Amino acid sequence: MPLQIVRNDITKMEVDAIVNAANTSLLGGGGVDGCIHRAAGPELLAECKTLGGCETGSAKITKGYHLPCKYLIHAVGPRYRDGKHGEKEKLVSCYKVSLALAKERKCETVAFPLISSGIYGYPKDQALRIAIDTISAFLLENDMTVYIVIFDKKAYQISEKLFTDIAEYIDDNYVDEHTDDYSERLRRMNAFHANENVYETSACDEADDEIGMLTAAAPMAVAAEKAMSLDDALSQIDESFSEMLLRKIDESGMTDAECYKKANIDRKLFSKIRSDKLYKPSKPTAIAFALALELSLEETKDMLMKAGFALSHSNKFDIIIEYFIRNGNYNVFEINEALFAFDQSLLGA
Ligand code: AR6
Repeated sequence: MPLQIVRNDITKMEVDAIVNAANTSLLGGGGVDGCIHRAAGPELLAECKTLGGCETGSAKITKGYHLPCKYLIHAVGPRYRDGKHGEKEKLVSCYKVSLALAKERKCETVAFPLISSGIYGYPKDQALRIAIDTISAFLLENDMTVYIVIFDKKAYQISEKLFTDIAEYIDDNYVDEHTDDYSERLRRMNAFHANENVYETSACDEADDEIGMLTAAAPMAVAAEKAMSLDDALSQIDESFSEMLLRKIDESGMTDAECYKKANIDRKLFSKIRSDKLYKPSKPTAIAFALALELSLEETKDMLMKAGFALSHSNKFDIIIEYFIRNGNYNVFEINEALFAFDQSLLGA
């Protein structure tokens, strides 16, 4: 996916460009700046001395030296005071200038720390939102893979209310699933009726009716299936994942590019899916497209099924996805924040 949020030490990222959270002197400091200078070696400081500093909200580029990247982009974020001194505009500008420099040097992969969110005191949740919004706006127009590298979990936290709502939703669904699951009821009832050797419906309650219909229809269904040749059966193959995806994109009125960008899927992967009718995507990819298309829960399940997956109530990841779809929130990044808060793997990470 073009924008990924990962937890790592940024000096370990193997990318074309690593962004540094520097200060106006560009001569090194603490935090991520200190880590980068230590890992890059003294040659970096020598080059930085030739740059003549840098304004807040801007960035300058150097070589990567001993780091596993070609370039280092030294961005100078604002010190946070109270949010009323142009901090946001300066922070947005840092990301924009850094991305423009990376693009100029034809970088395909770039890693950012959460600029200003350490020593400069920008509230981490706001700093993260600005990073995500600015980078994703850039990615709507440009092909690049950008990593936001998070060092500590605090930077990535959802509101208490959302956390509680999701926690309750998970609890409710676990309870439903494990106490009165329909298929479990059906299995128990089947066992009961098999013992009694009963095939007719007893028509006394809902479950009995359903069992009656299933058991009565079964012999006919088996006979019909036997009569159908394998060729016939195969000729009735359903719409594939890729076909459904392309149909849904057309129905939504979105262009292909609008859809894969909203899904945070890169163009190459989308082309593969489009050109291969039988392409089997990973589950996160299939979910990302369903979210981009703002499909209902039923349609999402249908689309996942075509890729060989399901949304079950047996794991938190699936329940969290379901929670967001039911609430009409299709924002992949907000969903990732919630997945992170519940220690689940992220979409696209
Ligand atoms: N990898 C990824 N993220 C990191 C790392 C790391 N190795 N180390 C820290 N962070 P900061 P600022 C996170 O303080 O707020 C320097 O002295 C950290 O948790 O490095 O922009 C400069 O010279 C935080 O979320 O940068 C400036 O004077 C984020 O990186 C000043 O600090 C940024 O924290 C800049 O302050």
